[in-house]
Amino acid sequence: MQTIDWKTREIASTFRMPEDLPLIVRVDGWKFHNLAKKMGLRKPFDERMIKCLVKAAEEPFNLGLPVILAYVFSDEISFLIKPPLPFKGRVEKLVSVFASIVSSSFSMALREMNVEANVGFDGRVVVVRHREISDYLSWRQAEAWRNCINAYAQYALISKGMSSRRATKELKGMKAPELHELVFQELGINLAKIPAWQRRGVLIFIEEYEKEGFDPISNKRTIVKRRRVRKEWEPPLFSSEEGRSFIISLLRFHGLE
Ligand SMILES: Nc1nc2c(ncn2[C@@H]2O[C@H](COP(=O)(O)OP(=O)(O)OP(=O)(O)O)[C@@H](O)[C@H]2O)c(=O)[nH]1
Ligand SMILES: [Mg+2]
Repeated sequence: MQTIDWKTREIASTFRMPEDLPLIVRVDGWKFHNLAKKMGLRKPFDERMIKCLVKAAEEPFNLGLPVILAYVFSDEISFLIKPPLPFKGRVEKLVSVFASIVSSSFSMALREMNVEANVGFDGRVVVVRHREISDYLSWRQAEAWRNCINAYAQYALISKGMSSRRATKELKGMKAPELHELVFQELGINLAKIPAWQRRGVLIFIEEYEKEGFDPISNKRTIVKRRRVRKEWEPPLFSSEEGRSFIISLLRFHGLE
């Protein structure tokens, strides 16, 4: 029998991202359309889904991975990783570690809601330069908004008794203002007024806060700076001036300019 050096067959294991650049790892729920059916999730949005996703998105922060922010909507999470990248930037390792942490913590969050289901997430990496980070987030946020309008419009037609296949066909090619009108006519819902997380997604990041303490030696009150994971359910529009300055200040906080 020919002896094979099996290590040489791990041909993707040396594929690495530049360690000194930030990196996005995006994970996406596998066959979540089926999961939503199985769980009987409310359409177009069910808070249980986003709550589980947000919980799962917090876990890499809690485990000490160098995550600057996580952006969540529908069934996906984008993690922004701070350089120098962990695992020497190895793609296989980064993608599999993030996807598996999210899968296991999402399944655990489901169990806490008395839903028994094991889920999987796929993953990919996206290289970004510092100044491109708000553009990337704007791109995903635009997708969240598109997804939101479509989900409401689809629901409007299904509520009228249309099959989902037929509804998808009807909606094809319709422009945003028409979809808004349809949702307003059929459901009486103004899409500008629905909860922000449905329109803009949820942003998770580390923030610093001041905690009052007491120093028994000097007998004085003290202020100490602490860090915690913050969940922002009403994130800014990343394409706006406010959104861009927010991202810049977050990057500065992490020592990235
Ligand atoms: N009812 C309901 N469904 C949701 C909700 N959030 C996400 N989903 C479902 O999750 C799907 C996410 O889209 P995709 O990622 O394209 O679909 P998928 O079935 O996960 O397909 P793959 O990612 O290719 O495996 C949506 O199509 C919905 O069916 C929710 O709040 N309510
Ligand atoms: Mg999916």
